[in-house]
Amino acid sequence: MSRLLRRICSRAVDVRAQPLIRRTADLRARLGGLQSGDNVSNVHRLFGDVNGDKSVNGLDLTAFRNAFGSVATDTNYVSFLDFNGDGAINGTDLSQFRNRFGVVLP
Ligand SMILES: [Ca+2]
Ligand SMILES: [Ca+2]
Repeated sequence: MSRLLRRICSRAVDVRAQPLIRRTADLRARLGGLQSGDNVSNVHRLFGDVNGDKSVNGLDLTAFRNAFGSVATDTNYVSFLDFNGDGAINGTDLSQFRNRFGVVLP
């Protein structure tokens, strides 16, 4: 790479990086430096829990029924109810749903 080309590339990176560096510095100043303490978030994953209430129950069953028999191109297909990811919500997925029906996470 020629010296001139390196200089141009270097400048191009610098120009794009400046606003981000400034914004980061502004944000740090507003926060009073680095944050102390931990940010704790609870995340759970339970196949069949459509509404995210940590249980698989009748409400989720209704949603599963609506999606049952659909394939990936259908409007009622719900990818997160396709347990094996084969593009169809069928008996295989229903078996997995049944295995978890009634499960309540703490
Ligand atoms: Ca649920
Ligand atoms: Ca499937």
